[in-house]
Amino acid sequence: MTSTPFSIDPLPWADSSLAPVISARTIGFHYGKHHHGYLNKLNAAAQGTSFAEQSLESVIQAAYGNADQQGLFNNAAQVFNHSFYWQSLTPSAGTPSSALKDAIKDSFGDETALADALVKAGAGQFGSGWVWLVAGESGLFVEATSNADTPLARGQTCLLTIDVWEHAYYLDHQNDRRGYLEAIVSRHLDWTFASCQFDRA
Ligand code: MN3
Repeated sequence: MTSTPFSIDPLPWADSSLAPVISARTIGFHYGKHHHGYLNKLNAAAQGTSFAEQSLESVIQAAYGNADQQGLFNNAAQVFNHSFYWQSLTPSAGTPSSALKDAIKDSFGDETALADALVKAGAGQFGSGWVWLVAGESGLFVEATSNADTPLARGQTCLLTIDVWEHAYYLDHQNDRRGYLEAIVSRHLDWTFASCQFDRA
Protein backbone atom coordinates (compact mmCIF):
# COMPACT_ATOMS: atom_id res chain seq x y z
CA MET A 1 0.00 0.00 0.00
CA THR A 2 1.37 3.40 -1.00
CA SER A 3 1.15 6.19 1.51
CA THR A 4 -0.57 9.35 0.34
CA PRO A 5 0.21 12.90 1.46
CA PHE A 6 -3.25 13.87 2.66
CA SER A 7 -6.08 12.09 4.46
CA ILE A 8 -9.47 12.92 5.93
CA ASP A 9 -10.90 12.05 9.32
CA PRO A 10 -13.89 9.79 9.94
CA LEU A 11 -17.19 11.65 10.41
CA PRO A 12 -17.62 12.94 13.99
CA TRP A 13 -21.15 11.46 14.25
CA ALA A 14 -23.22 8.57 12.84
CA ASP A 15 -24.27 9.15 9.23
CA SER A 16 -27.99 9.01 10.15
CA SER A 17 -27.77 11.39 13.11
CA LEU A 18 -28.59 14.59 11.19
CA ALA A 19 -31.75 13.12 9.62
CA PRO A 20 -34.21 14.29 8.47
CA VAL A 21 -32.39 17.57 7.74
CA ILE A 22 -29.50 15.68 6.11
CA SER A 23 -30.21 12.02 5.41
CA ALA A 24 -27.74 9.15 5.72
CA ARG A 25 -28.07 8.80 1.94
CA THR A 26 -26.86 12.37 1.38
CA ILE A 27 -24.02 11.87 3.87
CA GLY A 28 -23.07 8.64 2.11
CA PHE A 29 -22.68 10.35 -1.26
CA HIS A 30 -21.33 13.62 0.09
CA TYR A 31 -18.65 12.24 2.42
CA GLY A 32 -18.07 8.92 0.67
CA LYS A 33 -17.99 10.13 -2.95
CA HIS A 34 -17.61 13.91 -3.17
CA HIS A 35 -15.24 14.53 -0.25
CA HIS A 36 -13.15 11.44 -0.98
CA GLY A 37 -13.16 12.37 -4.67
CA TYR A 38 -11.52 15.71 -3.89
CA LEU A 39 -9.05 13.93 -1.60
CA ASN A 40 -8.06 11.44 -4.30
CA LYS A 41 -7.53 14.22 -6.86
CA LEU A 42 -5.52 16.27 -4.37
CA ASN A 43 -3.27 13.31 -3.57
CA ALA A 44 -2.78 12.52 -7.27
CA ALA A 45 -1.81 16.15 -7.96
CA ALA A 46 0.45 16.54 -4.91
CA GLN A 47 2.22 13.18 -5.02
CA GLY A 48 5.91 13.62 -5.88
CA THR A 49 5.79 17.43 -5.62
CA SER A 50 6.87 19.77 -2.82
CA PHE A 51 3.17 20.21 -1.98
CA ALA A 52 3.18 16.66 -0.60
CA GLU A 53 5.47 17.83 2.22
CA GLN A 54 3.23 20.75 3.26
CA SER A 55 0.20 21.05 5.50
CA LEU A 56 -3.17 21.28 3.79
CA GLU A 57 -3.49 24.91 4.94
CA SER A 58 -0.11 25.77 3.39
CA VAL A 59 -1.05 24.14 0.09
CA ILE A 60 -4.30 26.14 -0.04
CA GLN A 61 -2.56 29.42 0.72
CA ALA A 62 0.33 28.72 -1.69
CA ALA A 63 -1.96 27.76 -4.57
CA TYR A 64 -4.51 30.54 -4.00
CA GLY A 65 -4.60 33.05 -6.84
CA ASN A 66 -2.03 31.08 -8.86
CA ALA A 67 -3.55 30.32 -12.27
CA ASP A 68 -1.17 27.37 -12.82
CA GLN A 69 -2.33 25.77 -9.56
CA GLN A 70 -6.10 26.31 -9.90
CA GLY A 71 -6.88 22.58 -9.98
CA LEU A 72 -4.69 21.89 -6.97
CA PHE A 73 -6.28 24.82 -5.12
CA ASN A 74 -9.80 23.62 -5.89
CA ASN A 75 -9.19 20.09 -4.62
CA ALA A 76 -7.14 21.14 -1.57
CA ALA A 77 -9.71 23.77 -0.58
CA GLN A 78 -12.59 21.35 -1.07
CA VAL A 79 -10.85 18.79 1.17
CA PHE A 80 -10.48 21.44 3.89
CA ASN A 81 -13.95 22.95 3.38
CA HIS A 82 -15.70 19.59 3.69
CA SER A 83 -13.73 18.54 6.78
CA PHE A 84 -14.63 21.90 8.34
CA TYR A 85 -18.29 21.44 7.35
CA TRP A 86 -18.54 18.02 9.05
CA GLN A 87 -17.07 19.58 12.19
CA SER A 88 -19.51 22.50 11.93
CA LEU A 89 -22.46 20.10 12.08
CA THR A 90 -23.77 18.21 15.09
CA PRO A 91 -26.90 16.23 15.99
CA SER A 92 -27.76 18.68 18.81
CA ALA A 93 -26.69 22.28 18.53
CA GLY A 94 -25.68 23.43 22.02
CA THR A 95 -24.82 27.07 22.70
CA PRO A 96 -21.86 29.39 22.06
CA SER A 97 -19.36 30.06 24.87
CA SER A 98 -19.89 33.32 26.77
CA ALA A 99 -16.95 34.90 24.88
CA LEU A 100 -18.45 33.95 21.52
CA LYS A 101 -21.91 35.10 22.67
CA ASP A 102 -20.44 38.52 23.47
CA ALA A 103 -18.78 38.69 20.05
CA ILE A 104 -22.06 37.72 18.35
CA LYS A 105 -23.86 40.44 20.28
CA ASP A 106 -21.23 43.04 19.33
CA SER A 107 -21.20 42.13 15.63
CA PHE A 108 -24.79 41.14 14.88
CA GLY A 109 -26.93 42.35 17.80
CA ASP A 110 -28.19 38.89 18.74
CA GLU A 111 -28.10 35.22 17.71
CA THR A 112 -31.30 35.54 15.65
CA ALA A 113 -29.72 38.25 13.53
CA LEU A 114 -26.65 36.06 12.99
CA ALA A 115 -28.89 33.12 12.00
CA ASP A 116 -30.73 35.36 9.53
CA ALA A 117 -27.43 36.61 8.08
CA LEU A 118 -26.16 33.05 7.54
CA VAL A 119 -29.39 31.98 5.81
CA LYS A 120 -29.55 35.13 3.68
CA ALA A 121 -25.91 34.89 2.54
CA GLY A 122 -26.16 31.16 1.81
CA ALA A 123 -29.46 31.46 -0.04
CA GLY A 124 -28.12 34.44 -2.00
CA GLN A 125 -24.88 32.77 -3.13
CA PHE A 126 -25.32 32.38 -6.91
CA GLY A 127 -24.36 28.86 -7.97
CA SER A 128 -22.17 26.54 -5.92
CA GLY A 129 -20.32 27.67 -2.82
CA TRP A 130 -20.18 28.00 0.92
CA VAL A 131 -21.37 30.31 3.67
CA TRP A 132 -19.04 31.03 6.58
CA LEU A 133 -18.95 32.65 9.99
CA VAL A 134 -15.54 34.31 10.20
CA ALA A 135 -13.68 36.00 13.09
CA GLY A 136 -12.00 39.13 11.70
CA GLU A 137 -9.82 41.77 13.31
CA SER A 138 -12.79 44.06 13.93
CA GLY A 139 -15.39 41.44 14.79
CA LEU A 140 -17.36 38.54 13.39
CA PHE A 141 -18.80 38.55 9.90
CA VAL A 142 -20.68 36.29 7.51
CA GLU A 143 -19.17 35.62 4.09
CA ALA A 144 -20.38 33.59 1.13
CA THR A 145 -17.71 32.13 -1.18
CA SER A 146 -17.98 30.67 -4.66
CA ASN A 147 -17.13 27.11 -5.71
CA ALA A 148 -14.04 25.97 -3.69
CA ASP A 149 -13.09 29.42 -2.40
CA THR A 150 -12.48 29.61 1.34
CA PRO A 151 -11.65 32.41 3.81
CA LEU A 152 -8.71 30.24 4.94
CA ALA A 153 -6.99 31.03 1.62
CA ARG A 154 -6.74 34.64 2.79
CA GLY A 155 -5.54 33.63 6.26
CA GLN A 156 -8.87 34.32 7.95
CA THR A 157 -10.19 32.45 11.00
CA CYS A 158 -13.26 30.38 10.17
CA LEU A 159 -15.71 29.47 12.95
CA LEU A 160 -18.40 27.58 11.03
CA THR A 161 -19.35 26.72 7.46
CA ILE A 162 -22.34 25.37 5.56
CA ASP A 163 -21.99 23.77 2.12
CA VAL A 164 -24.48 25.27 -0.36
CA TRP A 165 -23.51 23.16 -3.38
CA GLU A 166 -26.64 21.35 -4.60
CA HIS A 167 -25.12 17.96 -3.70
CA ALA A 168 -25.35 19.02 -0.02
CA TYR A 169 -29.15 19.28 0.00
CA TYR A 170 -30.78 18.18 -3.25
CA LEU A 171 -31.71 14.62 -2.22
CA ASP A 172 -33.39 15.88 0.99
CA HIS A 173 -34.68 19.36 0.06
CA GLN A 174 -34.63 19.38 -3.77
CA ASN A 175 -34.19 23.02 -4.83
CA ASP A 176 -35.13 24.49 -1.42
CA ARG A 177 -31.69 25.75 -0.40
CA ARG A 178 -33.21 28.24 2.03
CA GLY A 179 -35.17 25.47 3.81
CA TYR A 180 -31.98 23.41 4.16
CA LEU A 181 -30.11 26.44 5.52
CA GLU A 182 -32.86 27.35 7.99
CA ALA A 183 -32.97 23.79 9.33
CA ILE A 184 -29.18 23.57 9.69
CA VAL A 185 -28.85 26.98 11.32
CA SER A 186 -31.68 26.37 13.80
CA ARG A 187 -30.80 22.76 14.75
CA HIS A 188 -27.45 21.44 13.65
CA LEU A 189 -24.61 23.99 13.97
CA ASP A 190 -21.94 22.92 16.44
CA TRP A 191 -21.51 25.98 18.66
CA THR A 192 -18.98 24.11 20.82
CA PHE A 193 -16.75 23.68 17.75
CA ALA A 194 -17.27 27.35 16.78
CA SER A 195 -16.38 28.44 20.32
CA CYS A 196 -13.13 26.41 20.20
CA GLN A 197 -12.20 28.01 16.86
CA PHE A 198 -12.99 31.43 18.31
CA ASP A 199 -10.79 30.79 21.37
CA ARG A 200 -7.88 29.87 19.10
CA ALA A 201 -8.23 33.08 17.05
MN1 MN3 B 1 -19.93 19.46 -0.83
